[in-house]
Amino acid sequence: MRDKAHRIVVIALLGALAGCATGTGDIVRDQPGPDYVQDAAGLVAAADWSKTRDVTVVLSEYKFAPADPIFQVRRAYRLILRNTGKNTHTFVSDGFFKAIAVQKLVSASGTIANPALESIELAPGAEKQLYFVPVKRGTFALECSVFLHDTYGMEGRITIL
Ligand SMILES: [Cu+2]
Repeated sequence: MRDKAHRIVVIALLGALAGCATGTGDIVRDQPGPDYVQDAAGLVAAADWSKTRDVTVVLSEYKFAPADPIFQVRRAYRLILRNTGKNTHTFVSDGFFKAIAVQKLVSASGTIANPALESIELAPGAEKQLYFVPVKRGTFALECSVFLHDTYGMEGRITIL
């Protein structure tokens, strides 16, 4: 619990320092670290976007639905995130964000190209769309980083096959 609170503070500070957000509270790194997918732009360009697959994950109190989405490498996806709850929620998966090549993150307030993501925040009623190509196979923990929401069950697992 103590670790979690500490992390939230650190993430908030990083977000403030980065000063690079799309709409409400998304946290995006200005410079992707070496653990992010390199040459994301090239991988995005190589994907067949005419066959984009839509996957929707709904956020509410206190769950992701589905909580265990599955993606396949090298395919183009549009991940639609929708908050149908009464609280703000976040979509946070460090492993997943570092396993994908992101084309863009689209929200009502605009589009950000090639973001190196740390957190996607959704206000009540908000929807955002993440266009990406899975690159690295694995299973990655998913959580809402709002205080205590994971404890209440707002967590999941993302698989890339
Ligand atoms: Cu939440």
